[in-house]
Amino acid sequence: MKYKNPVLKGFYPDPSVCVANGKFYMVCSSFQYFPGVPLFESSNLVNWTQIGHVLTRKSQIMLEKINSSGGVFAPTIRFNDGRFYMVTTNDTTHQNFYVYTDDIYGEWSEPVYVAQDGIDPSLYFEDGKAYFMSNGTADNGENGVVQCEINIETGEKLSESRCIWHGSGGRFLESPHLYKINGVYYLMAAEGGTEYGHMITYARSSSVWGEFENYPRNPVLTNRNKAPYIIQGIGHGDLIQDNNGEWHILSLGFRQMDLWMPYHNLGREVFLTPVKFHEDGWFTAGNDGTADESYEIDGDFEQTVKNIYTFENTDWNKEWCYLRHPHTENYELYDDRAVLHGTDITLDETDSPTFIGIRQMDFCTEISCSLKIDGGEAGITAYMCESEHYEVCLRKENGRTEAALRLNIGGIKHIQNTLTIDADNAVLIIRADRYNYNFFVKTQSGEHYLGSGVGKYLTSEVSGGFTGVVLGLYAVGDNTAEFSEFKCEYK
Ligand code: 6LW
Repeated sequence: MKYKNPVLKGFYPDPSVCVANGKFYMVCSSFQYFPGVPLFESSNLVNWTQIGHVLTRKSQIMLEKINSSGGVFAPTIRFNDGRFYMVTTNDTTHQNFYVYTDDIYGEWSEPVYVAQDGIDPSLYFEDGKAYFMSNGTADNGENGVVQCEINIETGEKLSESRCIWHGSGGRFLESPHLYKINGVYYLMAAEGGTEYGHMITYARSSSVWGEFENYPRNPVLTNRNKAPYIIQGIGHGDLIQDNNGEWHILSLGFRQMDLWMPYHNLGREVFLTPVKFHEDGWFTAGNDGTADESYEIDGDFEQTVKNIYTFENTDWNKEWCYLRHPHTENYELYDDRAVLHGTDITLDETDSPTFIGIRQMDFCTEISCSLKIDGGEAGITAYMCESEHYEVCLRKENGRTEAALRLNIGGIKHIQNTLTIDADNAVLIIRADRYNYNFFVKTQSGEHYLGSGVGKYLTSEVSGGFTGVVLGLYAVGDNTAEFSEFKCEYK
């Protein structure tokens, strides 16, 4: 069958994948959002269903007042001896840790910390031994892909941390993953940084400790010279064999807003690219070492695409997420509505405002939601981070209710338009295309255009950082805000 990339749209960066009993499990990074590390299942690597999150308890992850794009960095998922492991970094506290579970649908353990620095940790298991690697600093001070053997029960180091690879010469050597295929150790990583120069490189060895010999034609996969092209930033991936024996790289990449528009607002998404092993033992990826929009994969199935997201067809515990650890008493979440209570924490703060959001998964979308408030302010935000976000809201001012459009860019907080309405409720609407977010309010007197915000200001190129736009329902002030009839439709 022919599938289309991205296989998972929206802000789901740094994918890592493992196979267990014929099913594939994928995790992605989550930064300041909670629950942390979204977890997906697939039987074919193309269609992914979210089955939960890995970090679901406050005790597993410190997110208090962390910066946007701090917190949970790239995770790795591995399956060994009946047990799943997810290893990651809290970049804010500079801690590397893993959690584990024997039931992929259940809760995961408390964190087990490993005393090796760096980010992007990975695990490799062989002959009862567990190896931990990261892009960090070896005990002798050398930087690169650094590895130690650990006691998997306790996380304790059983060997020194030794540098095993320096990469192929690109900057930001990241996301190391080790595999043994046909008796050969392959060490795959990313270089170039997670922007337009991103790439996947690898090396091989006959020993788990190296020496590693670079693939002579690195990078094996990159879109860095494919401009103008919508798909950019391909890198940070994991190698995986499908159930038909074919190999693939599941990687991140992003879609820029248009040709000659090098901005991306949807975050880093998940791409699947075929891999071919050759007689000399080296592998190549894609048709020409780049990631394309569409490939053939063996299998008799259809690619499923979900275009409409509502309260009724989503699960508050799966697709939705909070900013940092939520004050749970302010959320009443039902099958068909959400009742939120605001606090004095606004969307401009590195804290946990009353906010629950779902990722924007494509450029062209219409979001609508009925809202009723009794005070303060509540609405829908297109949220990139605390300094860049646009919201359409209802608010009570001097006994009047008004609809408002606020544009926050680079610390400028601007009310673009207001409209007095003669009720406590209205329908808020956002229509987004590749360039703009357009905001409307629908009252008894009809639909009113409030104004637009330029899409490119809600991108990593402007805001910096590693996230993408999340569409959030929020409340501020001492109030009760009732959201119903939520619909987010991709065109
Ligand atoms: C991640 C690093 C990267 O740790 O971005 O794309 C960082 N690569 O590997 C944050 O996602």
